[in-house]
Amino acid sequence: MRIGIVCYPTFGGSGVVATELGKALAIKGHKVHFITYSQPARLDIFSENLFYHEVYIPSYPLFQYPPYELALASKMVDIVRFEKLDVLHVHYAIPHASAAFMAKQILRTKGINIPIITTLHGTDITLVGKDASFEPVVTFSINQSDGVTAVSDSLRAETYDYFQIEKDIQVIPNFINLEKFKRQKKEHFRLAIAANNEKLLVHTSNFRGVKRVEDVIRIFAKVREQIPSKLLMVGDGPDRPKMEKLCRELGIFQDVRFLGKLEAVEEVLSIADLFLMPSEKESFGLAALEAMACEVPVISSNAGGIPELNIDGVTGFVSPVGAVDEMVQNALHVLHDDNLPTFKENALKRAHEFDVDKIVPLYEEIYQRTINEQ
Ligand code: GMT
Repeated sequence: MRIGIVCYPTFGGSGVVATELGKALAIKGHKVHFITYSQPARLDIFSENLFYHEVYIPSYPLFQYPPYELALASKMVDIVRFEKLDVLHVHYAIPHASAAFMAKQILRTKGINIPIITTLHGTDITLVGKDASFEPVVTFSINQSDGVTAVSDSLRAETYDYFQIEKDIQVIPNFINLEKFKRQKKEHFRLAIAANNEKLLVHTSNFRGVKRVEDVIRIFAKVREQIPSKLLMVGDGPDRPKMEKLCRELGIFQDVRFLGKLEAVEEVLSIADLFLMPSEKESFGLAALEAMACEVPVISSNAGGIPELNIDGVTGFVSPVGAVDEMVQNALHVLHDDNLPTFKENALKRAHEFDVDKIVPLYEEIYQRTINEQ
């Protein structure tokens, strides 16, 4: 198939999933065309089946807000026509689904019928999408898509709760490339960070409010009182300065390292003992799956789709949002030398259930089905 993928090119989960999906499809022989405003962060391989088309937005003094959606729709029209695409798959509803709808209508006037698949990722539904500023457009563009997928049962249910959706939403969970995300021997790295064999806790996120990064710091501070440990903070975002200040105030700064945005997060996960995800909202929790694939158990909240991934008492523990003390107790239990090996093993076993090779065929099926229905 000739597949167009539209996504955010950033380190965010939806962009990562879209890019990894495109790479996996290219390996299977499909021609995959990425359409976005800059090179996707994870589009790091050369393949004769992968193409990248940049959306260029001309600047003009009148535009206080450059009309990205229009430039994107125009680019989609261009690429669908000239690359003879069979299907367009847009990741994250806003504004990709409505831009795709517009492109589809334009293409119709040229005698081309292109199926649109929209994948809902989380905040496009649970946070931004349901805001009155966007809701009518989100509802409309989901209903106009030829196929709709959501990354968890929880996100599917929330979409039906918040919006008047007439379409069937298929759940296709996120997936992991177990070749890339596996525990690597990084003893020298571990020694440099935790010279006295301290336990290593890790958090990765975009440091936004929904991630409750303050809970991460407070959990760590209490675990550290009981077990010698260090915390590695991967990623960057608006809450980072506040968190650095909090670490200073709590007197734990020497045991916390803020590493910023990293390409090879699997290297950090390879030396970790525990992953913390106390999020307020999380449609799936891809970062937790990446940790599990590197044999790292997860202490998480029960937000959104997390409990569909992190099995309470098996791959880690799941607690109500904000239950810091419970998360501390659970973390101490997992980190105990008698328990840690079993949790690590279970985490890896669970990650195998989300192997890219199991999930990508589900996308191929929906592409083929919608193409046949045109
Ligand atoms: O977590 C974020 O804020 C980024 C966001 C995105 O759209 O890039 O992630 C969402 O999509 C990921 C991939 O499907 C999911 O694993 C995340 O759980 C989801 N985030 C939220 O629902 C908050």
